[in-house]
Amino acid sequence: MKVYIDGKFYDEAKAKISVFDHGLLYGDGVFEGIRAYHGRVFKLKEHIDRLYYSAKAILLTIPLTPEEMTRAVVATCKKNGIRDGYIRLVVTRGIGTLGLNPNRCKRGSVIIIAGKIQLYPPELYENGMEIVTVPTTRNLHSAVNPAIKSLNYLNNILAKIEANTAGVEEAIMLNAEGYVAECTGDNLFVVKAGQLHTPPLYAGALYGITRGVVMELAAAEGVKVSETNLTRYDVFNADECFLTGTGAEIIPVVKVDGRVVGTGKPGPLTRTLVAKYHALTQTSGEPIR
Ligand code: PXG
Repeated sequence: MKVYIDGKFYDEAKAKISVFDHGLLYGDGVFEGIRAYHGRVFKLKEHIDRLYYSAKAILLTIPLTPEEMTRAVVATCKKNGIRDGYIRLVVTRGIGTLGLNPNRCKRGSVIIIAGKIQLYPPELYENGMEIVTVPTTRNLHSAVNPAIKSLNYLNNILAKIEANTAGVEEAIMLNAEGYVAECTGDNLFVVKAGQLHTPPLYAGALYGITRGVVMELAAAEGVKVSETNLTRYDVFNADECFLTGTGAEIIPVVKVDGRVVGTGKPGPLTRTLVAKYHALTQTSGEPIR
């Protein structure tokens, strides 16, 4: 594997950054997780846009234009012979001094890794997964805004540990008001009476790119989609539930906090959306060439 760091490619073993990089010292930076399917980078523009929005929110100057970044991502895939894979794009605050002042960091660093990802075992896609609600709530907007895909993922990692402790792979995170925000690395949807509902972004969800695609696919199917505050009660009593994310794609949820959701099997709308999503991934995206 060849890893892109600041304009050069390095062998995996030599792909290293400084211990003085504030990305390491303080989690000061932003990232994206992107997928390639069938020789194309899926929704690359949307991911690049979100990266620059995240960077803007933390006053981080990315040392490449969005066009240069797009070319660097495609070049890294090409260099690694990626047709189907996972791309991790990281921008750190760069090398600084000890002390958290970012003004001491002269230049941000750009890292692009193109490899593979397998978040959940295949049987969970077939049979649906069980999730729980965890005690760790989503960050407040007034603290580290959950819309920023920053290198500081401890909020989500703590929730993931709580999920694992409970014996499951993913967890519902509530916001400080007790409404459903999202999961640790996935957005959440429920189906009720033929309509699709997902928490609004102000509930503390990431502006999920898969979320956006699924909302468009559902609308194209004539399904009404609403962004509305959801409680755990709404999830327990949904007809169907599923999660969306670049890594997870669309994964059915069949049990939440010990309550069976719907029939206890992946529902018909979930299955339709999975099929439409897979079809889309095979036919659209930025060509790797
Ligand atoms: N919420 C959070 C907190 C995320 O981190 C999503 C929702 C889904 O967003 P997208 O844009 O991907 O539909 C994410 C994205 C990993 C991994 O390594 C996590 C994500 C994506 C890819 C890999 O666990 N999370």
